Amino acid sequence: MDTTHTINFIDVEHGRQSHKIYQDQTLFELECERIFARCWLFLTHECAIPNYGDFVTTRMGTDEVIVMRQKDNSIKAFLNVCRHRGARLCAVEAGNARGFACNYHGWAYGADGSLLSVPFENEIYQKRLDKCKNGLHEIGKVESYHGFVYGCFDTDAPNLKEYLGDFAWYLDLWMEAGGGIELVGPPARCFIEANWKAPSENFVGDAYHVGWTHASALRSGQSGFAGMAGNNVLPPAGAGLQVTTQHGHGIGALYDVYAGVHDNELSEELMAWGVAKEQVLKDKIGPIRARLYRSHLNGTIFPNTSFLTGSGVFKVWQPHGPKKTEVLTWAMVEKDMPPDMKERISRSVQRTFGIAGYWETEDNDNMESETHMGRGFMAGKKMLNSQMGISGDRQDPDYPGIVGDSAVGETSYRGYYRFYNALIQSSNWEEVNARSNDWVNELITARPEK
Ligand code: UNU
Ligand code: FES
Ligand code: FE
Repeated sequence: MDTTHTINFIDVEHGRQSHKIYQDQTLFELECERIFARCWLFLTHECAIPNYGDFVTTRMGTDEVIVMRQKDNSIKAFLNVCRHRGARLCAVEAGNARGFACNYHGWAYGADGSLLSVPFENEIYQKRLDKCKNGLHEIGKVESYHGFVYGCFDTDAPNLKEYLGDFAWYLDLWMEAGGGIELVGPPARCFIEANWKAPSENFVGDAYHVGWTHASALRSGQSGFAGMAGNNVLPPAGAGLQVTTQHGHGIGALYDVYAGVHDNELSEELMAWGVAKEQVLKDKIGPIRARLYRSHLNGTIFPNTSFLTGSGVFKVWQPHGPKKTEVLTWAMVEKDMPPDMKERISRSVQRTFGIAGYWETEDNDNMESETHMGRGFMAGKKMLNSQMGISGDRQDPDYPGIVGDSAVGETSYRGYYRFYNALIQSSNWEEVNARSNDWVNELITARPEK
């Protein structure tokens, strides 16, 4: 594609984005090249593929991939594409196998991706087929972070730990400090007619919509957020925090409401669990992070994995096109929870944020309409607004990254789109990094246009 013409849809200086970002086909192609072929993308959790030969199939951007546990316990990932004529190699979602034989002509590959056998190899190919050169296309990098397995096509990318950067401080306190996380799978799947960034930005930092969009869920009297219903009561000063980091990852914290969206009965039990674990964590990771553990964190790991701690929601937003996104939903549970608690959380997650969950359903029309409205010839020329709290963005000695002080604000939206823009404007990681030299200053000096 022609990447020589530049697309400038993001106004970092004023905290605005073109409405076209949810809609533009050329931008989508650029995202495939500069975001999904360049960034670390969630593949699976280690607990889904514990043994040799265990595999799952998933997507990296618009590509389908197979993720496979190897004999030496490492994990490899391959394009789910036969090297002969390109048919899909594995048609199931998960399983255990020693390899894959293509449905079309029978080329067969081992668990390590090597081409093992070709029907009539000697007779038809006269031994001129070099099997060594026709193994599966392997994904450049695969790494695991506290059991969360990520892959990256770009071998020049920073390693996963560097890519997470300062954000690891916020991830470790719930992914690792409390004894580790399991994902309850396989994930529920559905499609929405929305751009992948619509839900991804919502999870990175939208506590604003909770009281309004989710008023019915909240008015039904359930969950620790019930007091926000109808936006009647703004969470008071000090009720939360927003954070953004260099590579666009961000969170919003709502303090002390660990049990999140779960119903009252489960909430009570979970709050007791959270409070007890916080006591243990205080010594291990300090009181600030222990409190964040027992709070509710919404977050996005750039570009397309999102989570709600406490509520136990883990999401991947798979882009199929600018207006088509596949939503995958897992429940997250803490490894040391009793089995029946894990089971009840898992059911509750699908009831709230599963494909027909009452929280999820309340969000979906917003995601779809902001996507489709960008198609308007005139609307598409206009800019969107993420300026809430813009002059308060600052650094804090106790919190890595850039923080915004209130529970409700758009600090992490601005950091998300700053990094997004650095990727879209750059032709490789070296340029991305150069464009990020001044990222802190760019964000803390941003102001509404005059
Ligand atoms: O969906 C969200 N972004 C969210 C849900 C944020 C805060 C609390 C609950
Ligand atoms: Fe936020 Fe309309 S009030 S999109
Ligand atoms: Fe929501």
